Amino acid sequence: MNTDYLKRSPLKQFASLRPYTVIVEGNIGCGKTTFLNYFQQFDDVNVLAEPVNKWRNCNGYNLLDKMYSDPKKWSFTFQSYVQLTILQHHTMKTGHPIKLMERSIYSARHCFVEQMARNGSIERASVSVMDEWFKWAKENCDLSVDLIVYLKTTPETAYQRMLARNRPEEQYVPLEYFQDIHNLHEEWLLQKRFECPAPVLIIDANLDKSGIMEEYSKCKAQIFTERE
Ligand code: DCP
Repeated sequence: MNTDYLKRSPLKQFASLRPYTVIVEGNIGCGKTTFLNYFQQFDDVNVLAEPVNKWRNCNGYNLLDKMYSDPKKWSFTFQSYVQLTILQHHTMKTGHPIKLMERSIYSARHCFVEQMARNGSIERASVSVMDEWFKWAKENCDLSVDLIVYLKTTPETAYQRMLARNRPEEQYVPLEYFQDIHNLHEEWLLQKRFECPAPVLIIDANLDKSGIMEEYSKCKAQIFTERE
């Protein structure tokens, strides 16, 4: 059978136009925003910051605040919206060769939704609805990732940074929550207990500003070399 047509397939051509996609992961307050800001300076990179402002204003409703104020009532609603807005980032077209996303549909499921299911803020039945959406999205959209950058901190460092930035919705989040979210990142990215869509590059995000800049430039070198 002549399969030459496959080589010319528009789908294949489209695949080669796919940007080299990097997701940035780590605990709340680990420094994802600072990392993304560093990459804003490069013309080849399309930086997609997490849509927190959408979560704080969904047609006038602050879902982030509702979720922290009454987790049993609002966690499912909040995470459903997170799943939609992050999916929009995964599928967003870009003219840049590199796409750098803050978080992903993977961490939403394996870290945050998992924590909420384990502590009973989301019913397992509700999680299974989200999983059906996730499965459908994987089958029908391109959710592929080429590299995961894990900004690893201790839970205590991340917690202190969260206190210092003083986001109103987060003022009563306890240290135990940071420990849970930290452990789930470790289960996901290091112990590989859940689906891990790409190789993981670990950055010591406990470092102060000067130390971390050196880590960023090493990371930049790896990203720019690998996409070639
Ligand atoms: N959040 C959540 N569920 C998700 C993603 C985020 O509950 N699936 C919450 C945790 C935080 C807020 O949303 O309260 C913002 O989360 P991030 O950790 O993603 O963003 P930060 O602004 O904390 O990142 P950084 O400080 O690393 O720049």
